[in-house]
Amino acid sequence: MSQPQATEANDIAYCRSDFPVLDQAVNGHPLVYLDSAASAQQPAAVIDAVARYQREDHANVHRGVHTLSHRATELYEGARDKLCSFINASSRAEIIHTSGTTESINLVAQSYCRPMLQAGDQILITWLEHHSNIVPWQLVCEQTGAELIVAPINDRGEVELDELRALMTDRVKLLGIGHVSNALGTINPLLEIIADAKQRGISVLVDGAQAVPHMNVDVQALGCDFYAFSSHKMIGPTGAGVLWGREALLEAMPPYKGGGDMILEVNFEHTVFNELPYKFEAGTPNISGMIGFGAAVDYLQSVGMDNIYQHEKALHSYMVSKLKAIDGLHLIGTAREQASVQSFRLNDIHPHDLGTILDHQGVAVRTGHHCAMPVMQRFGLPGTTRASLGLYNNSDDVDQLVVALEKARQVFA
Ligand code: C6P
Repeated sequence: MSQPQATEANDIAYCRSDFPVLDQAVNGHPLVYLDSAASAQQPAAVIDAVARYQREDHANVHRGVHTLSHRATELYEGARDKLCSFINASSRAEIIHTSGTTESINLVAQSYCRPMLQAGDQILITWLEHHSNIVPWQLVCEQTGAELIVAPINDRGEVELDELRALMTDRVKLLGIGHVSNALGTINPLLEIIADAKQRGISVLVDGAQAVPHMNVDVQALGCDFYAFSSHKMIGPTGAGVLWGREALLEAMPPYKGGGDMILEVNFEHTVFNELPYKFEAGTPNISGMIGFGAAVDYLQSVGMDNIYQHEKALHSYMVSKLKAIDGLHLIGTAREQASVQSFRLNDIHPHDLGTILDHQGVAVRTGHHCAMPVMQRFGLPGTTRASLGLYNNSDDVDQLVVALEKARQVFA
């Protein structure tokens, strides 16, 4: 694996050359990639780990007595060990490999909530949530007669904590909350929120899709019950992710899917399920994706999550100061604690038109509702333009964004 060469603490701009895709022109301009919240780019170390596995070690896992199957299993299970220590889980049995955050949350909705929910019970979420942390709860509420309730947010895009607490009654069985909002970048004060929920006997699932790539996450210190995240947002391959859950809860839950690998014994009368974590991993998994995910964790750790956090925080502040200086630009999402994501509007230019003009200048941003329609409704907008930063971005990228926005402003004047 190619290790990034540190020049000094927090100076991680050197990372950039490890990401081959960034070294190209798009529409005649050097690529400026500001869409890491949708999917982050992959370093050569990840691409090479996947390619090496495909070339030299590919076989099915947990099934074969032959050498390639052993090698594939070792690499695949090695990724679980890396992920376990990365988020400080207490045991590898708690690391369930999934296809991503969406599947992880659906797993909890169907295997943890569905068997225990009754008519009159409630699931509590916030207005900040991504659709993946809304729709699975709607489905399980429809299936059980439970009710979905929603804590409001303020004009900065922060959860109204008093109102959230007031909604935490005996009827609430689970709180589903994002660590970091994908649309607005808000970092929720999770320690406080989780402590309040647990004090009231409420289980907590955290949607960590936008947090794990950007900061140190310690699931034991957080005190939640479940934590979901995706590989492709943390410089790994798509179609791979994790559900972390407390072992005792996972032990008590029925399987989410049935099939091969999640069983110890099958006959037509009865099936004995496999132990954790395999009970929740039916069928041939995304082996190469998980191996790439393991390599992504190695890479992130070699750079250092604290360094990544500090770098992105400084770059976000720089970006905000530059954006504020643009005539007609309105920031959407101004939380006091914000990650490296910034939504905005420019005059009354439709975000899709703005995104297209930016793309013509080589600048990749996301536009639209960001799979968080309720957030857009809260601000009375059909959508925003969103620039999201990764560890490989630098101030030149921000400067190019600003130049492109100024040009767009003139085009639409
Ligand atoms: N957000 C974005 O552009 P999956 O697709 O399962 O890997 O992740 C879903 C998901 C869940 N929660 C949050 C907070 C997310 O941001 C996402 C994915 C992308 O913001 C694509 S919609």
